[in-house]
Amino acid sequence: MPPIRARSLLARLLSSVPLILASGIARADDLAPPPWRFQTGSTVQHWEFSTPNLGPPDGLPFFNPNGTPFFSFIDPGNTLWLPSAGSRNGIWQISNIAGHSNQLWFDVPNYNMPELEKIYYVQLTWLSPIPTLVFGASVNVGGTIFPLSVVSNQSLPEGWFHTVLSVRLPGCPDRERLIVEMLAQHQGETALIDQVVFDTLCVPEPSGLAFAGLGAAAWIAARRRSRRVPCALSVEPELVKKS
Ligand SMILES: [Ca+2]
Repeated sequence: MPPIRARSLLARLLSSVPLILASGIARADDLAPPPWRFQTGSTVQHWEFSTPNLGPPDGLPFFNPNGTPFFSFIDPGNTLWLPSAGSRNGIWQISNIAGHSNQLWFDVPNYNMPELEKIYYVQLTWLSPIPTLVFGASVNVGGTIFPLSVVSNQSLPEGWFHTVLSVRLPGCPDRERLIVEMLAQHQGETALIDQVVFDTLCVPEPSGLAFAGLGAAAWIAARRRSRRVPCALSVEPELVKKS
């Protein structure tokens, strides 16, 4: 959970933004990459928000053989892009204002493997004065929303936080939209988001794995039986002779 000191730090950062513009350096908060990154059926994309423009990923690592992912939406009515904040570069500041969206959208082309399932694994770097997690994420697949669950949350220097979220989708569609959303509960509250990194992986569904396991066991048993049969046949003449 963010400590209260984050509130004063955020206030200092926001009040001193004009003085610290362009003073920071980009940080790569790809702190907890999934062990399956770059495996067959995976993708990874990273936005550092180095410019105020929507568009394709502007950070590394990046791997998506299905096309170009696209940062496609942020509400200009309640957001402000900051060149830097503290030691970090390229920040979106989001304020919770009635009538405006707190969401960022990332449209992702992906593998068309409907018989499989998809793991979504998201890393967020953020700062908020609110002493609780204020950013969530979900995946929109054809209008159906799948919320991600928090896997871990760790403190970073200067009051920032790094949060990992994940979900397993029932299916592996050829495209979906990741939605990152500020979950502020009170009007006027403001938070910052520095980076979004997310990985996807198409995997067999658990029941499919179990079925595959049963199939493998049956295959092994059949192989053992098939090996015993010639052996038995070879012994049989001996038995016949002795009888
Ligand atoms: Ca950034």
